[in-house]
Amino acid sequence: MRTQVGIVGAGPAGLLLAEMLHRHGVDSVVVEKHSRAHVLGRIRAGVLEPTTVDVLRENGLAERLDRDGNVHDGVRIVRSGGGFLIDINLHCGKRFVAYGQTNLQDDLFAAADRRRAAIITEAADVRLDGTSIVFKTGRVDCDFIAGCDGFHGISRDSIPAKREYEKVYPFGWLGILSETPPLPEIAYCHSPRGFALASQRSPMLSRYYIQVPLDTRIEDWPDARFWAEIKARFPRDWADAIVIGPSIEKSIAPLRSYVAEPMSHGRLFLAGDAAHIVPPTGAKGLNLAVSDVYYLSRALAEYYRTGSMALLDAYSETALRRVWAAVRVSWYLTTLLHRFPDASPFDERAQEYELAYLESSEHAQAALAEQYAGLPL
Ligand code: RFL
Ligand code: PHB
Repeated sequence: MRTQVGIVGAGPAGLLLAEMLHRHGVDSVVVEKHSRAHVLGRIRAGVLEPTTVDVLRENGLAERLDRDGNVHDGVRIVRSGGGFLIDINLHCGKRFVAYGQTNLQDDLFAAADRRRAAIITEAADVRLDGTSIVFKTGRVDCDFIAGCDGFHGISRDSIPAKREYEKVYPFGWLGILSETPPLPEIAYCHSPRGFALASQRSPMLSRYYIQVPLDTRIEDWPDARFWAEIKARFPRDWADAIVIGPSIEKSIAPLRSYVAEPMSHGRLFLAGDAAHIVPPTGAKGLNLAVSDVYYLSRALAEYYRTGSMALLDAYSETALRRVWAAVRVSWYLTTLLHRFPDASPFDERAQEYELAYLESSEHAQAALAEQYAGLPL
């Protein structure tokens, strides 16, 4: 096959890029190693920045999101004896939306089906050969390649002499999905037993996470133990409001920050988790995938319209400015809210006082609100 832009990976980055290019009259083929069912079965993000919602809306991809997404003014930070709202609407005049990545992924496949887009799934042994995507049963020759194949993909390997920045945190998140009514707010909880998070997918679907050691085994966490632990971490009034029920999914994700620079080489451009990973504490990963794709689609459209490489040449630098803003705030929130096994009494004291400062200062809350809401494109 031959196309203008070959896209490796049918996650949110890859499928959104294909949609946005199509709107600019640019052809693409998506090559994905897993089945559609597998891609749709991954439970991941839940929080969309206002900018992400705007991008989806502008591309005709927000019909269900506008109907079913749960709009929030802010997020709550709670701990024993205290708690406060990071009021994003008050400080930034913006609101964000709780909407599952699974739903967004489904919306993106539906949009691709409507225009009979070329998506090759279950492609085995995918590799890049110059500007071709080669796999077991075929090959796609392209003008450009977009590596949207996530953190464990192969595209990043084709960027020589890259600089890699990495931080591995000494814990993971154990998450469950449960068909129970969620708490009304998204609540990040700091506790001596470790971090916990209450989130949501819909009025009858809740998503909860607890910080766990890296060697945790899911088998050791039956539902009853999970519920008892999360209720022990949240302050009493919050814990009492958590409605428990059987889990329908349970998984562990290690926490890591990682950035590869530059995000491009020749005619290869990386977008989303293929280039960078953030710990989920800031709810930034999916949002960054969307902002990368925004910049990349604009640059490719410009090339096909005018022949100019200017925006493509600037892509890595442009995208990285926003990436590092999100990397920084994700690291900050992770450090602020988790219990670090190797923390000294000094570290713990400084963390307590940082939280107290944030609770007492409108200025500090406004700064965090601006970053949580996401910077403009
Ligand atoms: P994805 O979603 O990993 O998709 C990459 C796709 O590429 C395919 N692939 C290949 N295809 C062909 N050849 C190869 N060799 C390939 N190797 C891989 C894969 O099968 C896959 O289909 O990357 P993408 O598109 O960049 O999207 C990134 C987001 O998925 C990710 O950043 C978010 O899920 C992160 N994240 C969150 N982000 C938010 O913005 N808000 C949140 O609230 C949020 N919560 C989360 C999260 C991630 C989590 N986990 C499990 C890591 C919560 C969790 C628990
Ligand atoms: C989620 O709903 O899965 C979620 C919400 C907020 C985060 C991370 C994950 O910071």
